[in-house]
Amino acid sequence: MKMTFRWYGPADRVPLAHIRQIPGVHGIVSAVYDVPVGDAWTRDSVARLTDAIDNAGLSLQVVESIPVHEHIKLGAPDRDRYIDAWCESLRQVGAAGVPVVCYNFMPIFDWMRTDLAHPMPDGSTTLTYSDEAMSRFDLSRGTGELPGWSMAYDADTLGALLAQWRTVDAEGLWENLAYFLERVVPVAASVNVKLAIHPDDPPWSIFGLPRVITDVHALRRFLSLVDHPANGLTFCTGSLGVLAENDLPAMVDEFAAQQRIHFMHCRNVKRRSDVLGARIFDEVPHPSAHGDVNMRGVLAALARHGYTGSMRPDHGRMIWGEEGRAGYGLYDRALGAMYLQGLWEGVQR
Ligand SMILES: [Mn+2]
Repeated sequence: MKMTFRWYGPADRVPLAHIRQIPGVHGIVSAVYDVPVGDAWTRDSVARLTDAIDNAGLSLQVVESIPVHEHIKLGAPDRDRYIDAWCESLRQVGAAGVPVVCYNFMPIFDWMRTDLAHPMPDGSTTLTYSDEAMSRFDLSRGTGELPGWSMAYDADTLGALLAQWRTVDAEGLWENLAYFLERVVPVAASVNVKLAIHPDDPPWSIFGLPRVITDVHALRRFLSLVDHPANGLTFCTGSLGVLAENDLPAMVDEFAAQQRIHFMHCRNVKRRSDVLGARIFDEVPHPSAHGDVNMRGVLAALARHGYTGSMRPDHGRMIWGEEGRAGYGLYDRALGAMYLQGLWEGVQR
């Protein structure tokens, strides 16, 4: 297992020099952030990223992510143009020697929370989600009310996108995903890159939009769409862990045995529900005891199958007065990296 840490490029408030000081962290997870979605990454844009990381004494181990243009997910008539650009980015990433690319296939939004700074009893703040808060957002005014998405879409653009999605249901999204995979997996294989889809977060429909990468059945179906080692998973314990029926250690056991887990996101979540049964969850500290994720079970399953891929602590809380990008401060993620490495050492035979 290779311990890694996400870095949002030169604009990240957490510098590479600080990441370098977390014991055991040698790999970086990052992306090219200055090329518009749908355009191909160039050799130079990837080289600027890898040079910055190499110069800090670290190495780029995972690209997270190459964004998938909305027209690919929608199956729009011009999708081939955007798939070609995605493949070109993939070739540049492969040429730079980066072994894994993470991406997701969620309509319009990817991750969604209803509060990015929910106060916890210990004085930290964390990301939370609640169905009830979701139901109060009014999308007719654009994304202005959505935490983390306020600048994403104005009312007209969002309205047009939502109208397009009314013609694509979950089965349609599966078809568009298969069409995409049939074209990108051979390219990935040809440049020695493993693709790793991130599960939907949260793993259920929001705003009436289809979401399909949700549970063990979905992951099996996904892997069978293109049955090739380059078509694999980012196993995100936090995303999958908010569904009580997802038995995370058993799922890791199944997919790691098939060598189809190419990247691990490790974080913990605590499920709650209100008196009406509406879903609520909080992101909590990484150790198993704080939430519903059996992190020991997950890492033990990985160890049994000799997992050699990258792992990163996923979101952290804001602690010790730190300010910054929600979920992506330095301190709590560094604690997570240390916990995960200790646990990893403990589960080795
Ligand atoms: Mn994740």
